[in-house]
Amino acid sequence: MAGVPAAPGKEKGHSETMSSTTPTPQSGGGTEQTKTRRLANALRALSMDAVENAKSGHPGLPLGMADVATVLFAQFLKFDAQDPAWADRDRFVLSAGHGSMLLYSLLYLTGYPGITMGDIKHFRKIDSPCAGHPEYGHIPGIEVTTGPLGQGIAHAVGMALAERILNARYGDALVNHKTYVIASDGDLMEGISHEAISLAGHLELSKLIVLYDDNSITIDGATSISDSTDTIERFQAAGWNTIRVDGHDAADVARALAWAQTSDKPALLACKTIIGFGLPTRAGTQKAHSDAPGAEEIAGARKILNWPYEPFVIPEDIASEWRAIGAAGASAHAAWTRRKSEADPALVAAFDAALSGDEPVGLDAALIDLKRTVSTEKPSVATRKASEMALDVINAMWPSTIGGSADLTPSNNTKTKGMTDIVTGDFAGRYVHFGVREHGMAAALNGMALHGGIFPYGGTFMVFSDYARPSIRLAALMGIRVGYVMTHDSIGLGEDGPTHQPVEHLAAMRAMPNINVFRPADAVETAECWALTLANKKGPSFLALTRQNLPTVRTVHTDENLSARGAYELASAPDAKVTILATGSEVELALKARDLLAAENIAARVVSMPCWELFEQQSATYRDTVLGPGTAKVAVEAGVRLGWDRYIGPNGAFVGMHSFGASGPYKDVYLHFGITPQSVAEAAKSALKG
Ligand SMILES: Cc1ncc(C[n+]2csc(CCOP(=O)(O)OP(=O)(O)O)c2C)c(N)n1
Ligand SMILES: [Mg+2]
Repeated sequence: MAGVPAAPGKEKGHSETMSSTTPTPQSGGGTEQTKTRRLANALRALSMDAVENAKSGHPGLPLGMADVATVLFAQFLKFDAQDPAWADRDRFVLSAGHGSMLLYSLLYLTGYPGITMGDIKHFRKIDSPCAGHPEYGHIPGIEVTTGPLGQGIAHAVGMALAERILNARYGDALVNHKTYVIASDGDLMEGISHEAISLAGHLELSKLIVLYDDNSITIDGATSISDSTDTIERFQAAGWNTIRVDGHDAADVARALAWAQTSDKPALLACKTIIGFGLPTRAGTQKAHSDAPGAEEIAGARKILNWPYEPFVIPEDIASEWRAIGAAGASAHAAWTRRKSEADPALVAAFDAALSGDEPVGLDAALIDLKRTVSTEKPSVATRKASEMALDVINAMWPSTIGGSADLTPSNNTKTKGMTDIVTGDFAGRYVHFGVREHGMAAALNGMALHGGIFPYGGTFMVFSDYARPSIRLAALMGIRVGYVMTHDSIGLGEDGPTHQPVEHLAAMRAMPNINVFRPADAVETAECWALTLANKKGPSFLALTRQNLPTVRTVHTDENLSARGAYELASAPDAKVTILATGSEVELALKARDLLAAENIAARVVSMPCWELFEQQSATYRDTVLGPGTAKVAVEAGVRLGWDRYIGPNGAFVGMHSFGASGPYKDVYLHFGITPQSVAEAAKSALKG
């Protein structure tokens, strides 16, 4: 065996000590240890056979963490394989998603529905749910899509937070579970892990337990070539309890997990392991991380692991032992069902309603009432303020909303009347101060949405959506409902200047599949966009909202949600020669340009386009009609041109940004960049000339 690690080092700070020696792969102590090792070797065999068969994949982590995972699933994880959606199950997150075969082996062997041996044999093939990295929705039991390192652990923080929030509402009898994570060196090197662990430590999420695969290897070699962090001290500094574990000693792992059960803080178990444990020449080296080991290496591993069976063959005694592990949680599940049946019916009804994810009856009507009021009173408000007005209505009626901001609450207008803070030790509130952690916030929002029972939304300046983008992308990929309140959406924020003024962000967000990017023009459209955000359970919504005040442009009330069509004619003109397309704050400019053109006897219509994605889903006839066939086209948006050509065509004009912005009072900045009614009117006239 190569790469047997040194005995665990001397402990520092509040870290607990677990003493043991590293067993050889064949042995492992007493009978219990041997049994655990055989169970673990089934995970190892399936994982290496699948990778070898696929001629691609990552055997190192499954082989290294098989012992840890076996102890977790056999002795600690609360789950019922027959009902993967059981609301009070422990959540298990494989943050190191490259080790996907470990998860697939666990799900298959414990008897989860939706995965067969045939699927494992087709690991990484287009027809198999066993994708290269675990994908949410492919197999029940995959709680979150992982693969981009650092995301899983950060999502798990959201899950653990959701658990505490729901526990505060519905009590121990209905909600009382843990969130376990397997994280690798790479997970903990990623910047997002810093945001996640400091937030979890601050909130004392004591039911969050991270099993760190401390194998000291990444792709390029030993971790020592790029990292000198004392991980134990790092987590302790963030407010975690820590423990060192011999990840190949089942008893040691069990002792550490038992210790973690009653931790008063989130717990880190630094599990010393050997990557690719069992591979004769690759174990302990970066060569074990990925790729098919080859026939000789696999044959050698079978000998070392004392696993004489053919590829994909699990002996009956081991198979039935694993199935028993998968069924063991049924009694805890039954006890929970009994507790639920004995609980206060009103509480249970509220709990079930929360889990359904359905917005309450009447909420849509209340938002329509808000639209009616706004179109009558015609306030001049920033759309960030209009968003608060909509959220006031939503939060008052729907207890499932949890809001927050990455330290920009007064700017994002995310905290509505009566919302109290979620604070360490008291999770009864509804508002999270995420701190200056956009990425950690976005991941936590996803984790809350994935947990269920909560509709999460969070805010920051739109320019910093870049800081959150990898988690936003995962929300879109997973198809989960999250709301992003992205304020200060253009040069219209003024004095803070180009560092804070998004110019390419609308285009960048629109480039992402399965996310609705909304840019409402006034308070009416903002209420509509919020209604659409709630209504879409299959993807996130991004609301681009202004800092500056805007007039109400929708002055005639209609119950119909016009933004649902993505774009619509806001101002018509008989025999229109020009169509002006605009979004958000530039709709006002478009309307003024229309007046200027009218004064010159040029009939122009204005189309508001609050959501391109929804517009693209309309019929070709509707789209053609809205775009005004035969009219000259001008688009105006205080962002870059990218994407607009599909609507304005080769002869159309675009008024917007061609560079970064500039610092100054916002009206001066608009003037400076020539985004004015006059320039829109001029552009229309040149477009008319063709
Ligand atoms: C954000 C991100 N960057 C890079 C990668 C590519 N990648 C996959 S695994 C890995 C590092 C492997 O080291 P470690 O996390 O310790 O896993 P181990 O090799 O120990 O299984 C990298 C860089 C990734 N998946 N995600
Ligand atoms: Mg590693």
